[in-house]
Amino acid sequence: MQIITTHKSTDFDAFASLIAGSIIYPDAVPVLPKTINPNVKTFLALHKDIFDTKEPREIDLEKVKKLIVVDANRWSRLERFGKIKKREDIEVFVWDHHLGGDMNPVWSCQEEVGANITLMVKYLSKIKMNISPIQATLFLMGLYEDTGSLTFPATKPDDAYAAAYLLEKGADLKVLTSFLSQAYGERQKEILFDMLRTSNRMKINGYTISIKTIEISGHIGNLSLVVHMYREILNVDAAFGIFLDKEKDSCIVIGRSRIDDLNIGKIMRTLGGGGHTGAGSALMKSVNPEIVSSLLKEFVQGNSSSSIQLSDLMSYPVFTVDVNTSMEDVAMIFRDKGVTGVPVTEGEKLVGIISRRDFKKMRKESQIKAPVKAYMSTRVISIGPEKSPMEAASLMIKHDIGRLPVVKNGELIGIVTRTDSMRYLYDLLPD
Ligand SMILES: [Mn+2]
Repeated sequence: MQIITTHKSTDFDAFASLIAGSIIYPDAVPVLPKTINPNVKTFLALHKDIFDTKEPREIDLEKVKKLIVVDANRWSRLERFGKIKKREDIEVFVWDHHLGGDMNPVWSCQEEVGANITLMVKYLSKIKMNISPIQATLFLMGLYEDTGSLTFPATKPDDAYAAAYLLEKGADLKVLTSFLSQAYGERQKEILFDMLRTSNRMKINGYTISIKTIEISGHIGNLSLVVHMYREILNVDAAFGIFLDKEKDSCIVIGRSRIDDLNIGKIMRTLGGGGHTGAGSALMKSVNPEIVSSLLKEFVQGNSSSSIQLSDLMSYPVFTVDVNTSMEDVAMIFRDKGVTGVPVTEGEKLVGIISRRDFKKMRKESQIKAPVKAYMSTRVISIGPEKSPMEAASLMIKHDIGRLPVVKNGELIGIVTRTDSMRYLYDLLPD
């Protein structure tokens, strides 16, 4: 079975790419994630019969042999299909307008253009495949949404050629604007006004930037457009919106920049998200927006001032326990040392981390006699001593862990905790 799918929070570019994919690969089943942007949902409600797609849960993952991914290049962005990433018998094809990714495709078409649909339209025109006016309209919607109607800095000549081709194929601008204009509706306007009313600007490292935290509730589409407009109106080099949803305990961080040196994609990748030079976003769970804001400032600051390395900050020597230490003894050590976690070693080798959380895995009281290796977490994330406190902080946020072993040439030489790196950040960044 062949599947085509795209990223969660499906926008028009992703949906258009999915449909274009089903023309290019007629034998593949198009699978649309359940979480799609509201304007795409409205469009679909009216065009249900024309664009037939399946839901991820309708697919028997066992039967999937070929997976074609459009407008995405990371497993984590897919709905449900992430489960099959370890299977070696699956051929992955990737179409994306961002380079990189973690999908290890056997074939890919990845070029930096403004919209993913551009790459697919280019191919469709090359093979002279006919597209209907309705398809052309959808494709142009995707193209316009991702490129801000060809105005975003990431727009390339190919995007404009593709737009011309789609107009030639009968794309209907009236239909298009009625769906795209929803992107900036009443709620987006309120948020933008809210941001503007309390706007701030600062000068960091020679750049003017603005970082604004706004509380939201429930899904609000197209916050990226709001940040885009906010940056333009404020006329700053870069703007960041931190959208805090208290109910979901999550933060959407969105950035826009007009300066190539201020690479938003790079910043967002460090926060666990993605993007490109001019635009990007990250979704973070259980984080304090003030810390996110400090992180952003530190990123803009760049490494120029953070000559401080982790080796200056970490604690050492590191107290460790042997894999065969009993849980009972570990509990005692936690109490005596006043710590909440320690690395576990076997001989010289770091093999795991035991933290207070792992104690919850015990079901019976007698298990307290068991060796630590039965309960420790063996997925050890570590960091090199030459890295910055910032990199340590973002690794800890990304993996939701409280401490990071510092490892040099395979040897454990120190440990750094979230408190260490946060203390450093706050001392460095008087607000
Ligand atoms: Mn896209």
